[in-house]
Amino acid sequence: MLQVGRDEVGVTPSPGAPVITLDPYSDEVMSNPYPYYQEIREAGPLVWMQKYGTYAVGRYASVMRVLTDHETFCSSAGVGLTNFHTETPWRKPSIILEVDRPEHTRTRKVFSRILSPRSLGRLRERFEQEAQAMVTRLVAQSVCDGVRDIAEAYPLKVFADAVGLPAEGREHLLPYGDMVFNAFGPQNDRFRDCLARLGPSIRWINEVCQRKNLSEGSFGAELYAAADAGEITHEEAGMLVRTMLSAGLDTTIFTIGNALACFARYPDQWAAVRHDPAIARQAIEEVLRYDSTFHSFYRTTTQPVTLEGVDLDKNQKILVLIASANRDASHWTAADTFDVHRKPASNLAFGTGIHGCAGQMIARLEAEIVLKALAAQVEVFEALGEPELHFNNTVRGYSSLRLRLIAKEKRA
Ligand code: OVV
Repeated sequence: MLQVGRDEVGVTPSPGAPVITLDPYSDEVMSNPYPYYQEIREAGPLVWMQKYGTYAVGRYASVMRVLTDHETFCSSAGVGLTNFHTETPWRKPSIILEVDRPEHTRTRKVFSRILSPRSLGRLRERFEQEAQAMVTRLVAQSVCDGVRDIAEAYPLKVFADAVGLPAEGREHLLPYGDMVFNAFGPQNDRFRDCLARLGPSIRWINEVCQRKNLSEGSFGAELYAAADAGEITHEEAGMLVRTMLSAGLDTTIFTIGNALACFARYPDQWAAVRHDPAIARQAIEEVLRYDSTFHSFYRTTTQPVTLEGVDLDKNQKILVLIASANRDASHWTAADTFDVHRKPASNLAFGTGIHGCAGQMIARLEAEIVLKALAAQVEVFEALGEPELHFNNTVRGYSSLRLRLIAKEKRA
């Protein structure tokens, strides 16, 4: 076999895969990761990330291969860089994300039922009213911060209400989520700074996961009802509330923010949605493909395996670059073009396989409803300056996006 990319620096042993020296967690790469992802895809279907001593897959086909073989590429060693089989996690592992079958099956079943399209149907009307009221308010004031006033405000209201949280203290949700997603990466400054400030937020999160703090008829209440029914334990119900709070805010918030950034940048694409709001859902799918929120996570080998012609040992971490797969020109035509008319159904933004995002239906629902409310009322989105990126080790999005919203002419 052709030996490519031998390790030149000699820090880590040559793994037999092309060696990539860039740091995917550096500000430089994160500012615009797509040219680097292309480099990784062109280097080969499986590469060696020298700085962290892991493998990585960036092509659509190789990402699929890893995600659809959960027996070989497991989650119980953690889905971040930290290997839970040999290192200590920063918090108690998630009982749905960071587990394998058979343990995964029971928690996933309860969780998926509560977040199924059927049970979400009840939320639509309330979600729509909330979005319409928010947009009416913002159009009247004309200038706003699309991240703070739309992308953050909306899920912090409707999703947190749906989980059953008290109104007080919700400001802890974002620092907590930021930590969760930083912790899937290396223990760099971003990770340390976040953890150092986190104490009060961790206490609040643990508190609101308790049954007595969750409102009636909420997702949280349903999780505890599943415990009453014996499907899971009461402690597990609390842990699954924690999962909702970990996975359900930053992800949807950044997705909505990324959508706003895309439409501010490509006015013709906004015009297409405004003229035909029925394509809002597909437009969100294209946002998720074009600028995927959850950029990457890891899997760990459970046994020696040959992947893409390379022999891997047991207990090797593999970085799975879903945002790169979503830009792979061998899968997508005009992969780097943002096109809301595309049918991007096969995008991997929510992952795939047994650990595919359990909250994807509510994520789509929130984003679609916000987009439709904007399409109904806003003629033009004007970005006032460049959006500011928020740097996080795992999720990609903005911390600020100043917008002027110009109202649609009301028909008499
Ligand atoms: C998918 C996801 C992201 C972050 C946290 C969790 C899950 C969790 O289960 O805590």
